[in-house]
Amino acid sequence: MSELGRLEDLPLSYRQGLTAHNLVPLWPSLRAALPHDIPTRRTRPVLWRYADVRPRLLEAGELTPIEKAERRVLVLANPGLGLENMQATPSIYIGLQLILPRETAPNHKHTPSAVRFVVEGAGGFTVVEGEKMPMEPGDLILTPSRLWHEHGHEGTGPVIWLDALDLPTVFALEASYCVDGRAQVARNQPDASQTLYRRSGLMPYRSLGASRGIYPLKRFPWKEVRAALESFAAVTNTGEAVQLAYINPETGDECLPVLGFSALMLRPGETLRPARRSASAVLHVVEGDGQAVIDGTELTWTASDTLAVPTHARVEIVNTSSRKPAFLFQVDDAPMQRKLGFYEVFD
Ligand code: 1HN
Repeated sequence: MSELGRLEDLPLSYRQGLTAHNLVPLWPSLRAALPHDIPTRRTRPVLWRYADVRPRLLEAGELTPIEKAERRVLVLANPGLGLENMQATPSIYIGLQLILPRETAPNHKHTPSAVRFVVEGAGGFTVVEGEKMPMEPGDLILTPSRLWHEHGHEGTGPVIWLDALDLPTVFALEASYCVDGRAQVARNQPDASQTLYRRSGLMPYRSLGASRGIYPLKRFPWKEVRAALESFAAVTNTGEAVQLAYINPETGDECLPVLGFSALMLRPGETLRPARRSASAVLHVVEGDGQAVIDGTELTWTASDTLAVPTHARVEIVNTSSRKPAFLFQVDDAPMQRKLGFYEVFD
């Protein structure tokens, strides 16, 4: 294959003429834009230790009143992507949010879609379009694009959750914006995970053949997910992934358009070597202790830690306990990659 021409190969006067007319030659940049066989990745395999984040988040609780923050969040920023860009991976925004007793994070709606995965505390809640959802540790709560949402705290002690958003993509599209609203009036009834969508395999009869694509289920209680993983593990060989995808119960599709969510269980002593794939991901430890090797970088994790996995990375995950299972929550951008037509699994 022949070498591509460089910018310096062109006469200065020609280059100046191009610049003056907002023109750029492709060939000097072609290989950077389209490298052979594997994308150029600036994303680093990073571990954010909860032991490092938690005290700083609690300190933010003392330094910054909620009124001065709207959302009191420390963002998990990947240093390979520039801390100021607030990207855990190229497509995934991750933050850890603190709310203290009686505080409210005011009602708003925006174009990026978000989810909350509860890390600790009791008494927190999110209201989405009038549906009030309790936030218990491990619960996943969706706040899809352009739906009103606000948070509150009726308990004692700090409540901390992980926010995952498709903000990097929406921002890159110059489509990210927010509208503030007045406090919602929550309906006085349990959320849909306890009522209309109480059990997988069942949905309200009236939904058959009705219009799809709304977000019928916005809360996935961890106690149900954990029990389902335990039952899945009982019929799965060691080394085969015990992994459940969070889906829209009416369509069977991923529950949000850009980011995908799943829960993973590692049996005591188990090692998983998932196939290399084109999606980037973030892993958050719900329970347990272990190690990960991501593109050769060794990381030791424990409960509530969070890891970044670049696209095309080689990954090994080990539960280092011989007695206890480990549980991980995964965010990835496979739904968007599938829609764009290039999602790949290698090996
Ligand atoms: C947002 O709306 C929340 O509602 C949290 O709790 C983090 C980060 C960027 C943009 C919007 C929330 C956010 C966010």
